[in-house]
Amino acid sequence: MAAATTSTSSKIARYVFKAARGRGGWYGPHMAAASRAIAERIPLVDLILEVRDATIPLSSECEQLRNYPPSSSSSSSTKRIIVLNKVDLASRANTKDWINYFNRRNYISYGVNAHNKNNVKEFLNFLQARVRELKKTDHSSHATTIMLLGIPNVGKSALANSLHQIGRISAVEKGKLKHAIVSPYPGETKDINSLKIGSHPNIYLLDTPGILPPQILDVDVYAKLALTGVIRYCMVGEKELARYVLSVINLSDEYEKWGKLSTYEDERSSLDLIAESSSGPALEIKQKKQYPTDHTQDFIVNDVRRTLFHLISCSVGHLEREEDMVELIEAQFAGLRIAFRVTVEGDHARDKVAAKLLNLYRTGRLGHYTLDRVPTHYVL
Ligand SMILES: Nc1nc2c(ncn2[C@@H]2O[C@H](COP(=O)(O)OP(=O)(O)O)[C@@H](O)[C@H]2O)c(=O)[nH]1
Ligand SMILES: [Mg+2]
Repeated sequence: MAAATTSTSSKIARYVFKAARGRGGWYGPHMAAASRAIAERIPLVDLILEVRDATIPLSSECEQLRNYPPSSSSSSSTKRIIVLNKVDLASRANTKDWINYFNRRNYISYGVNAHNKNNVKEFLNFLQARVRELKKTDHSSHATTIMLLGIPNVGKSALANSLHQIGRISAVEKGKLKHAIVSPYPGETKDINSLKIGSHPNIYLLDTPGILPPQILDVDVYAKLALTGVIRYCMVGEKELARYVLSVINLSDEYEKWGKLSTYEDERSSLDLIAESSSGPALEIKQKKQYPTDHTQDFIVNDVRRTLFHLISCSVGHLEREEDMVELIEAQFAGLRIAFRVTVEGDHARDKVAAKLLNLYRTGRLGHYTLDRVPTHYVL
């Protein structure tokens, strides 16, 4: 499975950091106020779910909770659970390692995909079991309050909506469902919102705005946060970020799977054959495939994968050396321009290739990657 980033990626990450416009531009009065409001609520809630991005379980840590005691610590009056969201985008093996790592350090952790109903259902059962356990020691009849907390764009609102929806449906409760704003852009949740996720006992979930420290000086962390959309794309150079993505792909083994893909010509001719021998659906498939500007179509994604596979396999350089990595990345930009059917020239072409590549990476179409490495002595 995909490896974490290594030193050559760190070198490429430097360019992301250098190209960033306004290194702390995300931090304004609104985030400072949200941070204070959250800090005031922490002692009042029964459970804290610290949501992190499963592809960067360490870099997406919420600094405000850094010195907060582990869940099983007897000194903690409020309990904290580390939720690794977006497991669908991460390396499955690495997510397991990370959960083991947190558990061994006395943090309860849970991997989830906020878009997967069954997954969220299991997570809700897990939360309800935790609440019942809490109620055993605290005999109050108060409703339980759980707070979602974390940096921007890790999926807090998506998770809140899914838990709310499933919680209300399974309790057969009528009434209008609430809806927290979910967006690919960070900073869309502006206030603390309460959503009911369980009845008998009543459980309320507080969705909160994402918070980040005013500055991030670690070059690797910065690049990873930019790549996962925690920092707004417009604050970061997309070309530099695309180069970083390519370094990640080049150093992992995900690309090896793409060697067996059939060529675009093979796909076209088999479609032609089907279309000749039948009508209706096959023709529709063929017609559907005639939008070369839409880079998310399967035939373009496959061309992209094949191009990357071919160039990585043919590379004779040592990818631990920055010059060799940069040379491969340059060749990949040229190859991807053709794969993405980009017809414009020059710098504009690079911008387009970068944007399309980043989009495919972020939606998991180029494999599953966990960019943070578990400290080796903790891997079981
Ligand atoms: N692939 C994937 N995307 C997710 C998941 N959860 C949320 N997202 C996406 O991540 C982006 C940020 O989600 P949002 O809930 O607004 O994040 P928040 O800022 O933490 O509240 C949106 O584009 C969501 O659709 C998940 O489990 N898997
Ligand atoms: Mg939100």
